[in-house]
Amino acid sequence: MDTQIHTLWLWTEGAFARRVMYQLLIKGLVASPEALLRGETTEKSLRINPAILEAGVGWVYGDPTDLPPPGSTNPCLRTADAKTGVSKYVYESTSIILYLETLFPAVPMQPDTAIEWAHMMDLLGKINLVAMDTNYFLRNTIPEHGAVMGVTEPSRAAALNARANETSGLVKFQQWALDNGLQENDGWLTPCVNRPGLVDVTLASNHRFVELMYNIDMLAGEALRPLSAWYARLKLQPWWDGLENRDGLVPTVLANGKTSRVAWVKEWDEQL
Ligand SMILES: N[C@@H](CCC(=O)N[C@@H](CS)C(=O)NCC(=O)O)C(=O)O
Repeated sequence: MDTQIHTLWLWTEGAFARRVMYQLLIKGLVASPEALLRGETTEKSLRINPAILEAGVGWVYGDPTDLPPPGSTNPCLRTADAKTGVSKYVYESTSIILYLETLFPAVPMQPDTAIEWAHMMDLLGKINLVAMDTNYFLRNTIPEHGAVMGVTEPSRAAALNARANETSGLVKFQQWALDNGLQENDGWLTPCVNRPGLVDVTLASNHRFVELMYNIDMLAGEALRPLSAWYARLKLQPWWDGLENRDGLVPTVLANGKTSRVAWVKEWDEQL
């Protein structure tokens, strides 16, 4: 008998937790977006402790008696062995989604050959690198984000440099996806997976968060047309609207992110 219990701490409004949330929905590990937000899964060995961000408080968890380890970022996963009493933690969203694939292989979201798996890892690594460029762009563009990340003097040069690197990273990523057969793969980014796979949920989460919270489209522009067409396709998934167009989707703490910009942006808006 399997004695392991897996617990996921998910900030349900967050950027990186979305990777896991999309994966759970695609794999049927949660029955619906509503069940996911209530923390209900379809697997006895899998538990979700969902959190929302509350002004002046921080993350408020559905089960406040079982909090993630101090210093961890979100998402975070714990595997607890009921027999030995040993708990082990996984701290990075990329590792968490790969681990969940191993634990729950039904409805595969990764390829099953070594070379395609390596191609998938190229794509996942690239998204995480691009995410750093996005982060530095936001730090130098959105005052509230910059303040949280320790940027006291937002710089136009730093923001434009980050944006240029973000775009060139995405163009390279897109070319790799095309080389891997994006067009023959029902339009999905994960090699040899003819449904949204791990690469798809990873890019979509970051893109959705930036679009939703800051009203910035990182896939805008002629050079990224295949990726914006891919994103339009992803939004047709049956679970998308229930999750991504629900009431109260944007925490009040982040509510002004859509319009709040550092001073220099107002002068140079058309470049962004
Ligand atoms: N590289 C991490 C990033 C996770 C991350 O930065 N999560 C944010 C929420 S979206 C967070 O926990 N921020 C609070 C903190 O850094 O302490 C991953 O992929 O899981």
